[in-house]
Amino acid sequence: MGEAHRGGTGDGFDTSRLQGMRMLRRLADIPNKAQREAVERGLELGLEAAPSVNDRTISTFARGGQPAFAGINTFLRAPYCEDIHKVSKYEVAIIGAPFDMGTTYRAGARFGPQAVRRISALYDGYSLDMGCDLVEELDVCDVGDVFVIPSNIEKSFDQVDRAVSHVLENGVFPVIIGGDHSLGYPDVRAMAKYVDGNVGIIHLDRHIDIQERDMDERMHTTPWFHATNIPNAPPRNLVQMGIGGWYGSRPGLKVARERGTTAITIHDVEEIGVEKAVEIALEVAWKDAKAVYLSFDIDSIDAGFVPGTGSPEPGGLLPREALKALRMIAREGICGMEVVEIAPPYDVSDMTAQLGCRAIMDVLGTLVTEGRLGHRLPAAEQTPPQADEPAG
Ligand SMILES: [Mn+2]
Repeated sequence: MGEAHRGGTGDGFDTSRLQGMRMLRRLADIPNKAQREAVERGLELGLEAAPSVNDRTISTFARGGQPAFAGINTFLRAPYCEDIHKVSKYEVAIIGAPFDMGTTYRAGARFGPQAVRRISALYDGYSLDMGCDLVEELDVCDVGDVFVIPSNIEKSFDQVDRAVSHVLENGVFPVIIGGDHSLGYPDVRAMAKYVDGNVGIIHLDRHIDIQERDMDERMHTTPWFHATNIPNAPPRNLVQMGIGGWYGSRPGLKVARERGTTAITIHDVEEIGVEKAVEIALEVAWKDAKAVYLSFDIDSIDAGFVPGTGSPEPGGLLPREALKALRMIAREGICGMEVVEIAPPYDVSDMTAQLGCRAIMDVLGTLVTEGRLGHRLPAAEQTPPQADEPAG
């Protein structure tokens, strides 16, 4: 028994090797400065609480992270960068792109950014799985939404391109929350301008989305046709993972074959496993490329987990597979990401919005733990592991 308490079990397993135990030790190395400042700010702006409230960090008007069901939401309660000229102060910009006129079946993804922001308030930014705190170790802002032109796809593309370009111009990592998948084209169009060389694309989706036009327009079934026409976004660096099902593949497959893109179906994922599938995707996307862009369509996940989407397709990735794939892709570094096709009017219990939110958080968390983004303290400056709690 005594042995177990010191980090071993009867069969000799060293419990200090458990991820949970490692992350508990790691917690001591993460500051809580941002959290303390948020409390001070809440008290200053929101009045001290009624005398009967014993916890004096609570204010009268909710002005911080709690309660999660109260308040005016930005993504993860990050500062709202209302003056877009000041975006360079931050490391990551969350950009809402509430555009769904590119949908070919049911619309509603225009409410995606709002739904993801709302459910994101549930989270405080710390992940035990990753031993990472997005509030403390990354400067995220929410720049609000792009002014899309609902009746005009091409003008909306121009607005989205301009918005994403502005963020990149200021050296800030963009996360675009759609909106439907037609956004993939203006997003890559913006991205490609800032990559000195080729940009690869890893696209998680049930749909291949690479036909030239659909119903005479550049709809959400067409982004990769137009994106891979961009000279430094060649089709040989486009990988599409999770593709399959019974909807809309045929016109796109012809183009994919002609252009030589790489499609990895759900069958492939089943056969070779998600890790191997992602290894292949990384190899193809990064071949002679300078950067990789990540496009995550929420409908790449089995429709049973994501009812709130425009063109649901049963039999897709399981959430744990999708999140693992996203983390593996992020580990190698990405130049930006989009999460598209979350359509809250069809959602149940916010489960689709929640998975979209989790995708963003897992990617950002991975970028921080891999030292690709954020301001994690170098190991030498970290407090010794025996400290229980940061001095508060
Ligand atoms: Mn799709």
